[in-house]
Amino acid sequence: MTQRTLVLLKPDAVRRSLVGEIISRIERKAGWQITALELRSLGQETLEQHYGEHKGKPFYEPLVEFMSSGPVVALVVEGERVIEGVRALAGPTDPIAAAPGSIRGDFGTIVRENLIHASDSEESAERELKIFFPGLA
Ligand code: RTP
Ligand code: MG
Repeated sequence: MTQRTLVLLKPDAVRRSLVGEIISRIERKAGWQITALELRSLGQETLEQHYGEHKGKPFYEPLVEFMSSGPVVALVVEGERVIEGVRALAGPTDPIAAAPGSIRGDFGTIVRENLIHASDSEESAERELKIFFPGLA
């Protein structure tokens, strides 16, 4: 099943020069392809759209502040079961709970600064891709 997913390398990944390392892990998966890639700073409106499901939660404001603290790298990745696959490469949200070998397990620090976002379902992917790459066919 070929899918598309939205991946964000969060400001901590850019600041810590982990962009190449993380992208290599994605590229190493046979049959996956990066089809769009952009370094960009995220404004409040984009973040509110992207993380709207978390609005009102105690971690929402610090999350938005963190996500706007520096540029992110936004990518579209296409391939076989890529939605589930990139989530597996990333590991669980909390780096302490993430196994070594996963991106968050190897490099994550605190739960908020966990390096990578990846769409969690086909519905989320469709919604998020429209926010970040509206021109995509
Ligand atoms: P993401 O949406 O960024 O891919 O991460 P996720 O699905 O693994 O986690 P989610 O529950 O959607 O949370 C979104 C992001 O909010 C930050 N967070 N902080 N308790 C906390 O301080 C807390 N909980 C979540 C993380 O940056 C998480 O990735
Ligand atoms: Mg999420």
